Amino acid sequence: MATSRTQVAIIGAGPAGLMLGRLLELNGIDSVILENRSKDYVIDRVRAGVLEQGTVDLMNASGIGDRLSREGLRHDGVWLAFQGDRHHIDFRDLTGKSIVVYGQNEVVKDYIAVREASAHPLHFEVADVSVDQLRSAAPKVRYVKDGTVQELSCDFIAGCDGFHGICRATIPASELHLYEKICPFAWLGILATAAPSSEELVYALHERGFALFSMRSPQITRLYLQCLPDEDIAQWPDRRIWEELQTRLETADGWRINEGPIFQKGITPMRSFVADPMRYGNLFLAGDAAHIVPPTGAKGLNLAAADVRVLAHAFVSFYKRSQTEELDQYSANCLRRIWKAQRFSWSMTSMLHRFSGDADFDYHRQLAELDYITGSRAGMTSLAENYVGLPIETPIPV
Ligand code: RFL
Ligand code: PHB
Repeated sequence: MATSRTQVAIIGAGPAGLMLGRLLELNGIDSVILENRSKDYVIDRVRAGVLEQGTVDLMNASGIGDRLSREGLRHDGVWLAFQGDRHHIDFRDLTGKSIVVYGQNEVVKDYIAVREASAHPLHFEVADVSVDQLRSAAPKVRYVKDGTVQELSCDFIAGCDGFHGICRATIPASELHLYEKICPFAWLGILATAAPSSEELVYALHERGFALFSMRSPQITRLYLQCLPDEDIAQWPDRRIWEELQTRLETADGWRINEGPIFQKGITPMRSFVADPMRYGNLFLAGDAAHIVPPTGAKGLNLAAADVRVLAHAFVSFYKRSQTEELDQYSANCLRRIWKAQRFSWSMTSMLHRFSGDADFDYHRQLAELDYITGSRAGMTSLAENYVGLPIETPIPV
Protein backbone atom coordinates (compact mmCIF):
# COMPACT_ATOMS: atom_id res chain seq x y z
CA MET A 1 0.00 0.00 0.00
CA ALA A 2 1.33 3.44 -0.96
CA THR A 3 0.96 6.20 1.64
CA SER A 4 0.93 9.99 1.34
CA ARG A 5 -0.15 13.07 3.27
CA THR A 6 -2.00 16.32 2.63
CA GLN A 7 -3.74 18.96 4.70
CA VAL A 8 -7.28 18.64 3.29
CA ALA A 9 -8.49 15.56 1.40
CA ILE A 10 -11.40 16.50 -0.85
CA ILE A 11 -13.72 13.72 -2.01
CA GLY A 12 -15.55 14.62 -5.23
CA ALA A 13 -14.68 16.87 -8.17
CA GLY A 14 -18.10 18.47 -8.64
CA PRO A 15 -18.49 22.21 -8.16
CA ALA A 16 -18.13 21.98 -4.36
CA GLY A 17 -14.87 20.01 -4.36
CA LEU A 18 -13.29 21.99 -7.19
CA MET A 19 -14.23 25.39 -5.77
CA LEU A 20 -12.92 24.40 -2.34
CA GLY A 21 -9.66 23.10 -3.80
CA ARG A 22 -9.10 26.39 -5.60
CA LEU A 23 -9.77 28.56 -2.52
CA LEU A 24 -7.36 26.41 -0.48
CA GLU A 25 -4.71 26.60 -3.18
CA LEU A 26 -4.97 30.42 -3.25
CA ASN A 27 -4.36 30.38 0.51
CA GLY A 28 -1.34 28.10 0.35
CA ILE A 29 -3.20 25.11 1.85
CA ASP A 30 -2.49 21.71 0.31
CA SER A 31 -5.29 19.46 -0.85
CA VAL A 32 -5.81 16.31 -2.90
CA ILE A 33 -9.07 15.94 -4.85
CA LEU A 34 -10.31 12.39 -5.47
CA GLU A 35 -13.05 11.74 -8.05
CA ASN A 36 -14.43 8.32 -8.94
CA ARG A 37 -15.67 9.26 -12.42
CA SER A 38 -13.66 10.13 -15.52
CA LYS A 39 -12.83 13.72 -16.45
CA ASP A 40 -15.07 13.56 -19.54
CA TYR A 41 -18.00 12.24 -17.52
CA VAL A 42 -17.68 15.01 -14.95
CA ILE A 43 -17.47 17.71 -17.62
CA ASP A 44 -20.27 16.36 -19.80
CA ARG A 45 -22.79 15.84 -16.97
CA VAL A 46 -25.60 18.30 -17.75
CA ARG A 47 -27.02 20.04 -14.71
CA ALA A 48 -27.50 23.55 -13.40
CA GLY A 49 -27.47 26.74 -15.40
CA VAL A 50 -28.19 29.68 -13.11
CA LEU A 51 -25.44 31.40 -11.09
CA GLU A 52 -26.24 33.87 -8.33
CA GLN A 53 -24.09 36.99 -7.99
CA GLY A 54 -22.37 35.41 -4.95
CA THR A 55 -21.27 32.45 -7.08
CA VAL A 56 -20.07 34.75 -9.86
CA ASP A 57 -18.14 36.78 -7.25
CA LEU A 58 -16.56 33.59 -5.91
CA MET A 59 -15.45 32.55 -9.40
CA ASN A 60 -14.04 36.00 -10.16
CA ALA A 61 -12.17 36.20 -6.86
CA SER A 62 -10.80 32.71 -7.58
CA GLY A 63 -9.36 33.90 -10.90
CA ILE A 64 -11.84 31.76 -12.89
CA GLY A 65 -14.00 34.56 -14.24
CA ASP A 66 -12.61 35.24 -17.72
CA ARG A 67 -14.72 32.90 -19.83
CA LEU A 68 -17.67 33.43 -17.51
CA SER A 69 -17.61 37.18 -18.12
CA ARG A 70 -17.28 36.64 -21.88
CA GLU A 71 -19.81 33.85 -22.35
CA GLY A 72 -22.12 34.07 -19.31
CA LEU A 73 -25.53 35.56 -20.11
CA ARG A 74 -26.59 38.22 -17.61
CA HIS A 75 -30.32 38.07 -16.88
CA ASP A 76 -32.06 40.93 -15.11
CA GLY A 77 -35.31 39.07 -14.46
CA VAL A 78 -37.53 36.05 -15.15
CA TRP A 79 -41.06 35.51 -16.44
CA LEU A 80 -43.86 33.68 -14.65
CA ALA A 81 -46.51 32.35 -17.07
CA PHE A 82 -49.99 31.13 -16.14
CA GLN A 83 -53.43 31.19 -17.74
CA GLY A 84 -51.94 32.26 -21.05
CA ASP A 85 -50.17 35.40 -19.79
CA ARG A 86 -46.51 36.13 -19.06
CA HIS A 87 -45.62 38.35 -16.09
CA HIS A 88 -42.16 39.85 -15.70
CA ILE A 89 -40.24 39.89 -12.42
CA ASP A 90 -37.59 42.58 -12.79
CA PHE A 91 -34.71 41.60 -10.50
CA ARG A 92 -32.65 44.66 -11.27
CA ASP A 93 -35.43 47.07 -10.43
CA LEU A 94 -36.53 45.13 -7.33
CA THR A 95 -33.13 44.18 -5.85
CA GLY A 96 -30.39 45.90 -7.87
CA LYS A 97 -29.00 42.44 -8.67
CA SER A 98 -29.00 39.97 -11.57
CA ILE A 99 -28.20 36.32 -12.23
CA VAL A 100 -25.88 34.81 -14.84
CA VAL A 101 -26.78 31.85 -17.05
CA TYR A 102 -23.65 29.71 -17.51
CA GLY A 103 -23.80 25.91 -17.59
CA GLN A 104 -22.54 23.97 -14.58
CA ASN A 105 -20.42 21.88 -16.94
CA GLU A 106 -18.69 25.08 -18.08
CA VAL A 107 -18.03 25.99 -14.43
CA VAL A 108 -16.57 22.54 -13.82
CA LYS A 109 -14.50 22.69 -17.02
CA ASP A 110 -12.98 26.06 -15.98
CA TYR A 111 -12.11 24.82 -12.49
CA ILE A 112 -10.59 21.57 -13.73
CA ALA A 113 -8.37 23.50 -16.18
CA VAL A 114 -7.00 25.76 -13.45
CA ARG A 115 -6.50 22.83 -11.05
CA GLU A 116 -4.62 20.86 -13.68
CA ALA A 117 -2.39 23.86 -14.32
CA SER A 118 -1.52 23.95 -10.60
CA ALA A 119 0.79 21.68 -8.63
CA HIS A 120 -2.13 20.33 -6.59
CA PRO A 121 -3.36 16.82 -7.37
CA LEU A 122 -6.75 15.99 -8.87
CA HIS A 123 -7.18 12.24 -9.47
CA PHE A 124 -10.01 11.01 -11.68
CA GLU A 125 -11.25 7.40 -11.87
CA VAL A 126 -10.20 6.40 -8.38
CA ALA A 127 -12.06 3.37 -7.01
CA ASP A 128 -13.21 2.06 -3.62
CA VAL A 129 -12.86 5.36 -1.78
CA SER A 130 -13.36 5.02 1.98
CA VAL A 131 -12.80 7.36 4.94
CA ASP A 132 -11.67 6.32 8.40
CA GLN A 133 -10.54 7.60 11.82
CA LEU A 134 -12.76 10.62 11.37
CA ARG A 135 -12.69 11.64 15.02
CA SER A 136 -8.90 11.52 15.22
CA ALA A 137 -6.44 14.33 14.42
CA ALA A 138 -5.20 12.31 11.44
CA PRO A 139 -8.16 10.96 9.45
CA LYS A 140 -7.41 8.58 6.58
CA VAL A 141 -8.75 8.17 3.07
CA ARG A 142 -8.17 4.90 1.24
CA TYR A 143 -8.68 4.43 -2.47
CA VAL A 144 -7.43 2.47 -5.43
CA LYS A 145 -5.63 4.24 -8.26
CA ASP A 146 -4.27 2.33 -11.28
CA GLY A 147 -4.63 -0.96 -9.38
CA THR A 148 -2.68 0.21 -6.30
CA VAL A 149 -4.23 0.76 -2.88
CA GLN A 150 -3.38 4.23 -1.58
CA GLU A 151 -3.71 5.63 1.92
CA LEU A 152 -3.89 9.39 2.29
CA SER A 153 -3.45 10.91 5.78
CA CYS A 154 -4.76 14.42 6.35
CA ASP A 155 -5.94 16.95 8.91
CA PHE A 156 -9.45 17.25 7.49
CA ILE A 157 -11.68 15.52 4.95
CA ALA A 158 -14.13 17.57 2.87
CA GLY A 159 -17.04 15.36 1.80
CA CYS A 160 -17.98 16.99 -1.52
CA ASP A 161 -19.14 13.72 -3.09
CA GLY A 162 -22.76 14.60 -3.82
CA PHE A 163 -25.99 13.00 -2.68
CA HIS A 164 -24.93 9.41 -3.49
CA GLY A 165 -21.38 9.70 -2.12
CA ILE A 166 -19.75 7.70 0.64
CA CYS A 167 -18.88 10.47 3.10
CA ARG A 168 -22.31 11.13 4.57
CA ALA A 169 -23.04 7.41 4.51
CA THR A 170 -19.96 6.74 6.69
CA ILE A 171 -21.24 8.92 9.55
CA PRO A 172 -23.00 6.79 12.20
CA ALA A 173 -26.78 7.16 11.81
CA SER A 174 -27.12 8.13 15.46
CA GLU A 175 -24.98 11.24 14.82
CA LEU A 176 -27.06 12.71 12.00
CA HIS A 177 -30.58 13.99 11.68
CA LEU A 178 -31.86 13.55 8.14
CA TYR A 179 -34.81 15.57 6.87
CA GLU A 180 -36.34 14.47 3.57
CA LYS A 181 -39.31 15.22 1.37
CA ILE A 182 -39.68 13.40 -1.94
CA CYS A 183 -41.61 15.22 -4.65
CA PRO A 184 -44.37 13.19 -6.36
CA PHE A 185 -43.07 14.21 -9.81
CA ALA A 186 -39.86 14.59 -11.83
CA TRP A 187 -38.51 16.86 -14.57
CA LEU A 188 -37.87 15.73 -18.11
CA GLY A 189 -35.08 18.01 -19.37
CA ILE A 190 -33.76 18.52 -22.88
CA LEU A 191 -31.05 20.47 -24.63
CA ALA A 192 -31.82 21.49 -28.20
CA THR A 193 -29.99 23.32 -30.93
CA ALA A 194 -32.39 26.23 -31.19
CA ALA A 195 -31.93 29.93 -30.57
CA PRO A 196 -33.63 30.94 -27.30
CA SER A 197 -36.92 32.65 -28.16
CA SER A 198 -36.91 34.80 -25.01
CA GLU A 199 -33.98 36.65 -23.46
CA GLU A 200 -35.00 35.49 -19.98
CA LEU A 201 -36.23 32.28 -18.33
CA VAL A 202 -39.96 31.47 -18.34
CA TYR A 203 -41.46 29.41 -15.49
CA ALA A 204 -44.96 28.21 -16.38
CA LEU A 205 -47.82 26.61 -14.50
CA HIS A 206 -50.29 24.98 -16.88
CA GLU A 207 -53.26 22.70 -16.19
CA ARG A 208 -51.13 19.86 -17.63
CA GLY A 209 -48.21 20.64 -15.30
CA PHE A 210 -45.07 22.74 -14.93
CA ALA A 211 -42.72 23.74 -17.76
CA LEU A 212 -39.53 25.82 -17.81
CA PHE A 213 -37.83 27.57 -20.68
CA SER A 214 -34.12 28.22 -20.14
CA MET A 215 -30.98 28.35 -22.26
CA ARG A 216 -27.26 27.73 -22.34
CA SER A 217 -26.04 30.04 -25.11
CA PRO A 218 -27.38 32.11 -28.02
CA GLN A 219 -27.61 28.81 -29.97
CA ILE A 220 -28.84 26.35 -27.32
CA THR A 221 -32.19 26.15 -25.57
CA ARG A 222 -32.72 24.21 -22.32
CA LEU A 223 -36.27 23.11 -21.53
CA TYR A 224 -37.94 21.12 -18.76
CA LEU A 225 -41.40 19.69 -18.23
CA GLN A 226 -43.00 18.10 -15.20
CA CYS A 227 -43.52 14.34 -15.64
CA LEU A 228 -44.15 11.29 -13.44
CA PRO A 229 -41.26 10.18 -11.19
CA ASP A 230 -41.19 6.72 -12.82
CA GLU A 231 -41.68 8.05 -16.35
CA ASP A 232 -40.12 5.94 -19.11
CA ILE A 233 -38.12 8.26 -21.37
CA ALA A 234 -38.81 5.88 -24.28
CA GLN A 235 -42.42 7.08 -24.09
CA TRP A 236 -41.25 10.59 -24.95
CA PRO A 237 -40.24 10.80 -28.62
CA ASP A 238 -39.08 14.28 -29.65
CA ARG A 239 -42.40 15.21 -31.27
CA ARG A 240 -44.33 14.50 -28.08
CA ILE A 241 -41.85 16.57 -26.03
CA TRP A 242 -42.19 19.59 -28.34
CA GLU A 243 -45.99 19.37 -28.43
CA GLU A 244 -46.18 19.19 -24.65
CA LEU A 245 -43.72 22.06 -24.20
CA GLN A 246 -45.54 24.24 -26.73
CA THR A 247 -48.88 23.58 -25.03
CA ARG A 248 -47.62 24.35 -21.56
CA LEU A 249 -45.51 27.39 -22.46
CA GLU A 250 -47.48 29.20 -25.18
CA THR A 251 -48.92 32.56 -24.20
CA ALA A 252 -51.69 34.67 -25.69
CA ASP A 253 -49.23 37.36 -26.82
CA GLY A 254 -48.06 34.86 -29.47
CA TRP A 255 -44.78 33.89 -27.78
CA ARG A 256 -43.66 30.35 -28.74
CA ILE A 257 -40.47 28.41 -28.13
CA ASN A 258 -38.17 27.76 -31.08
CA GLU A 259 -37.73 24.09 -31.90
CA GLY A 260 -34.57 22.35 -33.09
CA PRO A 261 -32.72 19.02 -32.91
CA ILE A 262 -32.71 17.58 -29.37
CA PHE A 263 -29.21 16.37 -28.44
CA GLN A 264 -29.66 15.54 -24.76
CA LYS A 265 -32.63 14.15 -22.84
CA GLY A 266 -32.92 13.07 -19.20
CA ILE A 267 -35.31 12.62 -16.29
CA THR A 268 -34.45 14.11 -12.89
CA PRO A 269 -36.25 12.92 -9.76
CA MET A 270 -36.84 15.71 -7.26
CA ARG A 271 -36.42 15.84 -3.51
CA SER A 272 -35.68 18.13 -0.61
CA PHE A 273 -33.07 16.80 1.79
CA VAL A 274 -30.96 18.13 4.68
CA ALA A 275 -28.36 16.37 6.84
CA ASP A 276 -27.72 18.03 10.21
CA PRO A 277 -24.98 18.56 11.37
CA MET A 278 -22.73 18.88 8.32
CA ARG A 279 -19.73 17.71 10.34
CA TYR A 280 -18.58 14.55 12.08
CA GLY A 281 -15.19 14.84 13.80
CA ASN A 282 -12.81 16.09 11.12
CA LEU A 283 -15.12 15.25 8.22
CA PHE A 284 -17.03 18.25 6.83
CA LEU A 285 -19.85 17.81 4.31
CA ALA A 286 -20.45 20.43 1.62
CA GLY A 287 -22.89 20.80 -1.30
CA ASP A 288 -25.22 18.00 -2.39
CA ALA A 289 -23.52 15.60 0.05
CA ALA A 290 -25.34 17.51 2.81
CA HIS A 291 -28.46 18.86 1.11
CA ILE A 292 -30.63 18.68 -1.99
CA VAL A 293 -33.20 21.19 -3.16
CA PRO A 294 -35.74 20.69 -5.95
CA PRO A 295 -34.31 22.61 -8.94
CA THR A 296 -37.26 25.02 -9.28
CA GLY A 297 -35.44 27.76 -7.35
CA ALA A 298 -32.08 27.15 -9.14
CA LYS A 299 -30.33 26.96 -5.78
CA GLY A 300 -28.32 23.67 -5.64
CA LEU A 301 -25.05 24.76 -7.23
CA ASN A 302 -25.26 28.15 -5.53
CA LEU A 303 -25.70 26.55 -2.12
CA ALA A 304 -22.65 24.36 -2.79
CA ALA A 305 -20.64 27.52 -3.61
CA ALA A 306 -21.87 29.22 -0.41
CA ASP A 307 -20.94 26.19 1.77
CA VAL A 308 -17.48 26.10 0.26
CA ARG A 309 -16.91 29.79 0.87
CA VAL A 310 -17.70 29.31 4.58
CA LEU A 311 -15.66 26.10 4.84
CA ALA A 312 -12.62 27.56 3.09
CA HIS A 313 -12.76 30.60 5.36
CA ALA A 314 -12.83 28.31 8.40
CA PHE A 315 -9.83 26.26 7.13
CA VAL A 316 -7.88 29.47 6.48
CA SER A 317 -8.63 30.72 9.97
CA PHE A 318 -7.43 27.35 11.35
CA TYR A 319 -4.19 27.20 9.36
CA LYS A 320 -3.28 30.91 9.51
CA ARG A 321 -4.51 31.83 12.99
CA SER A 322 -4.91 28.44 14.75
CA GLN A 323 -8.57 29.28 15.36
CA THR A 324 -11.18 26.52 15.49
CA GLU A 325 -14.31 28.61 16.19
CA GLU A 326 -15.27 28.91 12.53
CA LEU A 327 -14.89 25.18 11.99
CA ASP A 328 -17.12 24.66 15.02
CA GLN A 329 -19.71 27.07 13.63
CA TYR A 330 -19.52 25.82 10.03
CA SER A 331 -22.58 23.59 10.15
CA ALA A 332 -24.88 25.97 12.01
CA ASN A 333 -23.73 28.88 9.85
CA CYS A 334 -24.50 27.01 6.60
CA LEU A 335 -27.73 25.39 7.77
CA ARG A 336 -29.40 28.75 8.38
CA ARG A 337 -28.91 29.64 4.75
CA ILE A 338 -29.73 26.13 3.54
CA TRP A 339 -33.10 26.09 5.30
CA LYS A 340 -33.97 29.45 3.75
CA ALA A 341 -33.10 28.01 0.34
CA GLN A 342 -35.20 24.93 1.14
CA ARG A 343 -38.11 27.20 2.02
CA PHE A 344 -37.77 29.16 -1.22
CA SER A 345 -37.25 26.09 -3.43
CA TRP A 346 -40.27 24.41 -1.90
CA SER A 347 -42.45 27.51 -2.29
CA MET A 348 -41.49 27.80 -6.00
CA THR A 349 -42.03 24.07 -6.51
CA SER A 350 -45.42 23.96 -4.81
CA MET A 351 -46.59 27.13 -6.54
CA LEU A 352 -45.68 25.92 -10.04
CA HIS A 353 -46.36 22.14 -10.19
CA ARG A 354 -49.55 20.10 -10.42
CA PHE A 355 -49.63 17.57 -7.59
CA SER A 356 -51.23 14.25 -8.47
CA GLY A 357 -54.85 14.20 -7.42
CA ASP A 358 -54.82 17.98 -7.06
CA ALA A 359 -58.34 19.12 -6.45
CA ASP A 360 -59.52 22.09 -8.47
CA PHE A 361 -59.33 24.01 -5.23
CA ASP A 362 -55.54 23.63 -5.09
CA TYR A 363 -55.01 24.62 -8.72
CA HIS A 364 -57.06 27.78 -8.19
CA ARG A 365 -55.17 28.52 -4.99
CA GLN A 366 -51.87 28.23 -6.95
CA LEU A 367 -53.20 30.57 -9.65
CA ALA A 368 -54.23 33.05 -6.96
CA GLU A 369 -50.74 32.86 -5.46
CA LEU A 370 -49.16 33.58 -8.84
CA ASP A 371 -51.65 36.39 -9.39
CA TYR A 372 -50.75 37.85 -5.97
CA ILE A 373 -46.98 37.52 -6.42
CA THR A 374 -46.97 39.06 -9.89
CA GLY A 375 -49.41 41.80 -8.92
CA SER A 376 -47.74 43.01 -5.75
CA ARG A 377 -44.37 44.76 -5.49
CA ALA A 378 -43.87 43.13 -2.08
CA GLY A 379 -44.62 39.68 -3.57
CA MET A 380 -42.31 40.22 -6.54
CA THR A 381 -39.53 41.58 -4.29
CA SER A 382 -39.72 38.56 -2.01
CA LEU A 383 -39.35 36.19 -4.98
CA ALA A 384 -36.62 38.32 -6.57
CA GLU A 385 -34.40 38.66 -3.49
CA ASN A 386 -34.49 34.91 -2.89
CA TYR A 387 -33.92 34.08 -6.54
CA VAL A 388 -30.88 36.35 -6.95
CA GLY A 389 -29.51 34.94 -3.68
CA LEU A 390 -29.68 36.06 -0.07
CA PRO A 391 -26.54 37.85 1.14
CA ILE A 392 -23.64 35.71 2.43
CA GLU A 393 -21.92 37.25 5.44
CA THR A 394 -18.68 35.27 5.23
CA PRO A 395 -16.14 37.07 3.02
CA ILE A 396 -14.49 35.20 0.15
CA PRO A 397 -11.15 34.08 1.60
CA VAL A 398 -8.78 35.36 -1.09
P1 RFL B 1 -22.00 16.95 -7.44
O1 RFL B 1 -22.07 17.87 -8.61
O2 RFL B 1 -22.96 15.83 -7.39
O3 RFL B 1 -20.51 16.42 -7.35
C1 RFL B 1 -20.14 15.35 -6.52
C2 RFL B 1 -18.96 14.67 -7.14
O4 RFL B 1 -18.53 13.59 -6.30
C3 RFL B 1 -18.27 12.45 -7.10
N1 RFL B 1 -18.37 11.26 -6.25
C4 RFL B 1 -17.29 10.61 -5.76
N2 RFL B 1 -15.97 10.83 -5.88
C5 RFL B 1 -15.12 9.98 -5.26
N3 RFL B 1 -15.55 8.90 -4.54
C6 RFL B 1 -16.86 8.64 -4.38
N4 RFL B 1 -17.27 7.60 -3.67
C7 RFL B 1 -17.79 9.52 -5.01
N5 RFL B 1 -19.15 9.57 -5.07
C8 RFL B 1 -19.47 10.61 -5.81
C9 RFL B 1 -19.31 12.54 -8.21
O5 RFL B 1 -18.94 11.78 -9.34
C10 RFL B 1 -19.31 14.04 -8.47
O6 RFL B 1 -18.36 14.41 -9.44
O7 RFL B 1 -22.19 17.75 -6.07
P2 RFL B 1 -21.72 19.24 -5.67
O8 RFL B 1 -20.29 19.47 -6.04
O9 RFL B 1 -22.16 19.39 -4.27
O10 RFL B 1 -22.57 20.23 -6.59
C11 RFL B 1 -23.97 20.33 -6.46
C12 RFL B 1 -24.63 20.64 -7.82
O11 RFL B 1 -24.13 19.73 -8.77
C13 RFL B 1 -26.15 20.55 -7.74
O12 RFL B 1 -26.63 21.10 -6.54
C14 RFL B 1 -26.83 21.32 -8.91
O13 RFL B 1 -26.53 20.72 -10.14
C15 RFL B 1 -28.34 21.40 -8.72
N6 RFL B 1 -29.02 22.03 -9.83
C16 RFL B 1 -29.05 23.41 -9.96
N7 RFL B 1 -28.39 24.20 -9.08
C17 RFL B 1 -28.35 25.55 -9.25
O14 RFL B 1 -27.74 26.25 -8.42
N8 RFL B 1 -28.96 26.18 -10.33
C18 RFL B 1 -29.65 25.46 -11.26
O15 RFL B 1 -30.13 26.05 -12.23
C19 RFL B 1 -29.75 24.04 -11.08
N9 RFL B 1 -30.38 23.27 -11.97
C20 RFL B 1 -29.65 21.25 -10.81
C21 RFL B 1 -30.34 21.91 -11.87
C22 RFL B 1 -29.59 19.86 -10.76
C23 RFL B 1 -30.21 19.12 -11.74
N10 RFL B 1 -30.07 17.72 -11.66
C24 RFL B 1 -29.74 16.91 -12.75
C25 RFL B 1 -30.01 17.10 -10.36
C26 RFL B 1 -30.98 21.18 -12.84
C27 RFL B 1 -30.93 19.78 -12.78
C28 RFL B 1 -31.67 19.05 -13.86
C1 PHB C 1 -31.34 25.38 -16.15
O1 PHB C 1 -31.11 26.23 -17.02
O2 PHB C 1 -30.86 24.23 -16.20
C2 PHB C 1 -32.22 25.72 -15.00
C3 PHB C 1 -32.69 27.02 -14.86
C4 PHB C 1 -33.52 27.32 -13.79
C5 PHB C 1 -33.87 26.34 -12.89
C6 PHB C 1 -33.41 25.05 -13.04
C7 PHB C 1 -32.57 24.72 -14.10
O3 PHB C 1 -34.72 26.65 -11.86
